Amino acid sequence: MTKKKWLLLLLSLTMVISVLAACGSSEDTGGTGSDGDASQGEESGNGDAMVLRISLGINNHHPLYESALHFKELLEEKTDDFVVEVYHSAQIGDDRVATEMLQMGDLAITIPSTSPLVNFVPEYGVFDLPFMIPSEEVADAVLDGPFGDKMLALLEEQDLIGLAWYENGFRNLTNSVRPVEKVEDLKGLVIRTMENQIHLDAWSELGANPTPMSFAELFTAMQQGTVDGQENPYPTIELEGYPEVQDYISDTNHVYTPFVFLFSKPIWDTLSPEQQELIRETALEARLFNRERTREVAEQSKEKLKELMTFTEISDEERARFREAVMPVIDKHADNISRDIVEEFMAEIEKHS
Ligand code: TK8
Repeated sequence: MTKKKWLLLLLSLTMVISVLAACGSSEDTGGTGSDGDASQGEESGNGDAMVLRISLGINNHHPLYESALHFKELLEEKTDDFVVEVYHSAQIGDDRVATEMLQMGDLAITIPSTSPLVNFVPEYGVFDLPFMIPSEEVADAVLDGPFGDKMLALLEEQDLIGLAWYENGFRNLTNSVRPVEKVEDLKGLVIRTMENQIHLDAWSELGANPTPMSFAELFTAMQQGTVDGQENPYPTIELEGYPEVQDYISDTNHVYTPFVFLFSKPIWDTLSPEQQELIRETALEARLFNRERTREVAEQSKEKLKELMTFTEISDEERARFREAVMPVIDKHADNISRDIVEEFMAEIEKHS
């Protein structure tokens, strides 16, 4: 055997060993303890199956994690082409980092809140406008209709494939300083918002002192008192353990922000049309589970939070004052979002309300 052949043999042996190693780590596909070293697009131990990693910012108690596992089960049942691994708690990266990894083709799937996506697609700010969507039913109708499809299609220019809308939900305020029952109670409270100018402006209009922060840093910030409060849907507040560091909660319901199921376009483009269709169909199928489960959990979480925290209900009158106070942000941001999109969004809401 020539030297060159020996070298080739050695090389292929090393490859076999690394494929075997990847196989070991992909057994832990529940993702809980995975250390995230199986790089994207690598073949898994399952024959020629491609590993699709899903990155979530939220933890593994949240229904979004169950939904990602459900997607995994459904897809792996339908085909041997893919092995899905689910990573939670921003192990791979927060919403923004994971989205950037999708753009580069370094990660297949993430399911972020829409709000940090305004940095990629300004039109996504439409979902951040406060007090727009009145109910979950209207949210579903708007997101599942032509408006939602149009919003998903806008992602493609950013090398992202938007496959489905998942449920995050109506957001509610918590803090560690005092019960918030009226607008005046917000004065001076340091509130963490998502990295999004509309949320920042809305809380400023209300007299609070908002500060943007990645979700991954939020718990520590509350624990250390860097922020007094934050706002998120009930499941997140309960299941991320916020009652440990926050005493007060108010049912502000000030905005409905969705999650969006994103796929990396560079990876998508390597798949066959059949594979793409299978993934799309499965993301939509798992969406049904996701909504039902998240809403069920939201009700349970709300009840638990009533036991764990001082729960303040905002009266209709007071909610009208909150709404009035934040109205200037709509006009301020409409051009940046696109006036057409804002008008279309409002018309859709109207139509389904
Ligand atoms: C999790 C986030 C989170 C969001 C936030 O990745 O940042 O407050 O509501 O759920 O997307």
